[in-house]
Amino acid sequence: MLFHCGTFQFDLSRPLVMGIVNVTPDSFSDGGQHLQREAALAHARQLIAEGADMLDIGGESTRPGAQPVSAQQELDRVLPVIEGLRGASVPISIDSRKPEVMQAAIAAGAQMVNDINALQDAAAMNAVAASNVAVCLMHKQGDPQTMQAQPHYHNVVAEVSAFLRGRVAAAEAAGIQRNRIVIDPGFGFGKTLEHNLTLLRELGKLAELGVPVLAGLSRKSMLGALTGQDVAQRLPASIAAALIAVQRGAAIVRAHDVRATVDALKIWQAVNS
Ligand code: HH2
Repeated sequence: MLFHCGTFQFDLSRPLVMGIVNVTPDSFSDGGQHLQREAALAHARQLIAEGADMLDIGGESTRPGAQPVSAQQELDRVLPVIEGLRGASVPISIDSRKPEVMQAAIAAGAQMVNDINALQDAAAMNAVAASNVAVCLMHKQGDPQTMQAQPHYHNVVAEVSAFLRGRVAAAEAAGIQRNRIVIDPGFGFGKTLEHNLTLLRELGKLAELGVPVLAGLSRKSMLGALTGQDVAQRLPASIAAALIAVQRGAAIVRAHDVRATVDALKIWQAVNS
């Protein structure tokens, strides 16, 4: 199956790595806008050199408990970075749930929209439909500020799957072709450790929906809960989780540590091809 990502195409014959570039004040430098932009650009270029197949640029942290930022703040952070990466050898994804940020990012050259809100905002749906960019539709329960308070499901896999099936149908109805869509169970977004493990165990059920599955497990707190490691020490757990996700049908993994993830997946690929 060909996955169309703006002007890029992937045949998905091997798992892809989406490298994470967070342009948030806590993620790079407190030396002001210019230094933050330069640091983010340098990091992005390094991830490309390490073998990232695409980059996900985000200006708002969606960690549990994170405070929302305004569209203008988000634009000030991400636009210069997206513009600086124009003409890059890999597609750039904008990690945002705000339609105005998506629209400006697309105009600046982004080839994919990664929406943790799965285009449930009509203006977000329109922004993607009016372009040729790809979209990642993610499941979450609740909002980042409160989502980990009391996640509840009768059957987490069935509910996440039904939600994503509905969002794929809505996107198609709005004119977004299936070959531009990927889905994501949203690990850690309104899910207990048990919910996350069940989703990872049964990721293959989401792959049955017929669009590529993206898995974001890198450095997540579920890995900390299982290993007792804090966020800086979660590389081995992140690699294990990425491999399990790919083994169970993920086509794309979202990762901070691109070189290590690419290397691990090369071994998986060599054995499985
Ligand atoms: N996780 C985060 C952000 N965006 N997008 C998708 N599609 N899937 C994910 O699992 C996902 C995501 C986590 O957010 P954040 O708190 O910003 O941390 P980081 O971007 O460093 O992973």
